[in-house]
Amino acid sequence: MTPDALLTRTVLVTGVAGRIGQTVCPGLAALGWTVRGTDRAELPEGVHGARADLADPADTPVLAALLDGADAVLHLAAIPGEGDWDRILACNVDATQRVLAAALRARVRRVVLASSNHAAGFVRRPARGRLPAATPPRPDTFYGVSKVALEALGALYAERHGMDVVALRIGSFQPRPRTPRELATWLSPADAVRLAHATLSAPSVGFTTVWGISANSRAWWSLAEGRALGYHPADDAEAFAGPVLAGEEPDWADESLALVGGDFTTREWRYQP
Ligand code: 15L
Repeated sequence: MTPDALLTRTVLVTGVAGRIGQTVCPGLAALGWTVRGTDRAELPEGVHGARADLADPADTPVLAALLDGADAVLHLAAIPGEGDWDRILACNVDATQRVLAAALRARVRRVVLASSNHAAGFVRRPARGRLPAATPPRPDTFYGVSKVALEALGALYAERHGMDVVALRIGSFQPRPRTPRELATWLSPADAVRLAHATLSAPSVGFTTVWGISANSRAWWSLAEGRALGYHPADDAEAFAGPVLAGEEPDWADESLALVGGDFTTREWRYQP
């Protein structure tokens, strides 16, 4: 990964104070992007931008100002797991529509959306081969439903308005894989930067989905679609397989290991109204 001399573009990163945002922002800046950030929480030190609650329509003018003159948006802001339906709807669905609409108004053509593997959480792992990035939705939670809606909104804005929208079906963003499942689903911090950079920079994509994982030897998900956009992950969870599996061979009879969404698909994870 070397800074691209031709790259002097500006990206707005939503959810900049979140775990992925705090990794990706400095990484994109190091690659030559001018980064602006927004979050409802306080912005990390050194990030230029403004606080905004994307779930609150009153903050739309802040979003418009942040998008003025930007070239791309990386929309990470969300409730990152299961939650109460009204909150999920406001923070993950309404806010995404607001970001896409504001990007359209500001003539920002490229939007990269953080989707999740939980959009397809109830899909069974393939016995062999890998699941394509366009695997049809089988959400495992309200959270997963919100990511299906996010992908649908992305497709709508791409097809109706000619925007370029990439939905990243992110696996497990962690400093290192911690469980047998994460040996397949891990997205390393450095690969998260590569993924963001590639999908923000790729030539016209229309609407597309990409699995957000590292080059894991045990992956269940295809990287072909990502590679086609220039995403070339360099990390492999296999480097951690020894310690992860030490004394704890995966129990393949465990149904949650047979499904894309892992724990999210189990009874304990079901949302209790
Ligand atoms: C996600 O989408 C969540 O945001 C994260 O907390 C993890 O649960 C991850 O998926 C995963 O599947 O490991």
